Amino acid sequence: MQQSIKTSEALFAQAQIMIPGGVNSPVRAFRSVGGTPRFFAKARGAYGWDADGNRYVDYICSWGPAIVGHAHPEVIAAVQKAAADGLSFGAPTAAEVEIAEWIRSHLPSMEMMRLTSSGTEATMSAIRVARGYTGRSKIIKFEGCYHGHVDSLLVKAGSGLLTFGNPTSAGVPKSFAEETLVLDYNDIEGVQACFAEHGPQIAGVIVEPVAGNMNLVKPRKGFLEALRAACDAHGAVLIFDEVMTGFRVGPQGVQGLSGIRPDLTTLGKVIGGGMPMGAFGGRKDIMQCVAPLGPVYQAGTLSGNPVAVAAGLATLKLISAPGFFDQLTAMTTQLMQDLQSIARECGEENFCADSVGGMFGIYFSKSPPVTFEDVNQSNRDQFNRFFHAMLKRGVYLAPSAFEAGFLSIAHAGEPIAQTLQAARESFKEIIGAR
Ligand code: KE4
Repeated sequence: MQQSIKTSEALFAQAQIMIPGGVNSPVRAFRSVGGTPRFFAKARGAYGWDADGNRYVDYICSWGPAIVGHAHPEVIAAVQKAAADGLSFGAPTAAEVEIAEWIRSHLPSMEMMRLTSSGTEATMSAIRVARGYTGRSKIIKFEGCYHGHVDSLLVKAGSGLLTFGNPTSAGVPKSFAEETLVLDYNDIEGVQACFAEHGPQIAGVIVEPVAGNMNLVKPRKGFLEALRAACDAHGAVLIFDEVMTGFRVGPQGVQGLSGIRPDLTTLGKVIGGGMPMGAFGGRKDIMQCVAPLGPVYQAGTLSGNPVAVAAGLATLKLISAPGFFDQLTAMTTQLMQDLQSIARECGEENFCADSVGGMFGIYFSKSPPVTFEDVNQSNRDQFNRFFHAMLKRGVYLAPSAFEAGFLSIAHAGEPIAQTLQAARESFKEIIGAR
C-alpha cells in the first residue's frame, strides 16, 4: 500500500525552519522510528487522515484522550456550545464544580483538587505541594517513568548505588536533580533501602502506577503496596501520576484496580477529552496547603477553562455508560491475543503484547518487560520495521518502541479487522528482513 506523503514531507520541511524538530512535542518527530512524521488533517472515531488524505487506524488517540473516538458528536457539540458562551473568563464557573464532583465521585482519594492546563502542570504542582506540606525536599521517582517536562523530574539514575539524580535535559541545574532520588521501577528492596537511608528527607514518591512511558510496564505484585507502606512509615506523600492511566485503565484508574489509595493523584488527557486539561488533588489536609488557603502557591490563567472543561465533562459522561470499560478492556485484550497469534503463525517468535484496560504494549521480546532494563532488551529495530510496515498499510502505532498504545471504543469492528490484516502482512514482510 504505497501512499503519497508529499504534503507531509513539504510541511515537515517548512515546519523545521521555525519549530525545533518541526514538531511541538518531540515524540511526534518520528526520531525513534525514522522517516517523515505524518501531518494530520482530521480525525473521526478510530481513524485519522494525514495531509495527503491517507487514512489510518489511530492507536495514539492523542496519547490517550480520544477514548470515545475522535470528534465524538456529543463532545464536539459540548465544545461548540461552551465556546459560543465565551472562551475564557478568568473567573470560576459552575462547570468546574461539576467536573470536580464527577472526578471525586470516581476517585474518592481526591477529596480536594485543582485543575490545570496540562499533565506537566499537574505533576509540577503535586511535587510542590508534597514539599510544602512536609517541609522536606527530596522526591523519589523511577527510571523509565515520565511525569511531564518538570525540571526536577527530568532526571535519570545517577552513578552510585543509591542514585542521586543526574539531569536528563540540558537546562536543569545539577542542584535541582540532586533533590531527586531515582530508583528502579518494581524494585521493592530498592525502595525500602532508599527510605532507610533518606526517609526523614523524603517529601514524596511519584510513580506511574502502571507505567506507560517506557512502553507498558505493570507493577509487580507488592510494588505499589511497598510504596504505600514506606510512605506511611516515613510520613512521605504518595503521588500516583495517573495522567495517562486515569479513566484509561478503568472507571477508577489504577487506584481503583489496585485498591491502593494515594495521598495525591495527578490527572490529564482523558479528563480534557482532547482539550488542554490536567488536575492534581488528594487528601484534604494536604490540599489545604494550596493558595489561597495555604502557603503553597499554584495558579493558571486558563486553569479550569470552560471550553476544555466542557470537552472533559462530555467525555467523562460518555465513559460512564454501563459496560464502557468492560467493552474497551475486552476489545483491547482480544486485539493483543490476536496480534500474538498472528505473529506466531507468521513465524515471529520474538513478539508479545500486554494491556490494562484501554492501553496496551507490544514488544519484540519473549515476554512483557518488568523493569526498564527489560524494555531496553527488546528488539527496537524489529519494532521500527513493524511500525513502518503497519503505517504503509494504514495503521498508525505510537512512533516509538518505548510508548504505550491506546484504543477508543470506536475501534470495534472494521478498524480492528483492518489492523489484524495489516499485522498479518507486516509480520510476513519483516520476518524476511530480520
Ligand atoms: P502533558 O504535560 O504532556 O499533558 O502530560 C505530561 C505527562 C505526565 N504524566 C504522564 C504519566 C504522562 O504520560 C504524561 C505525558 N505523556 C506523553 C506520552 N508519552 C505525552 C506525549 C508527548 O509528550 O507529546
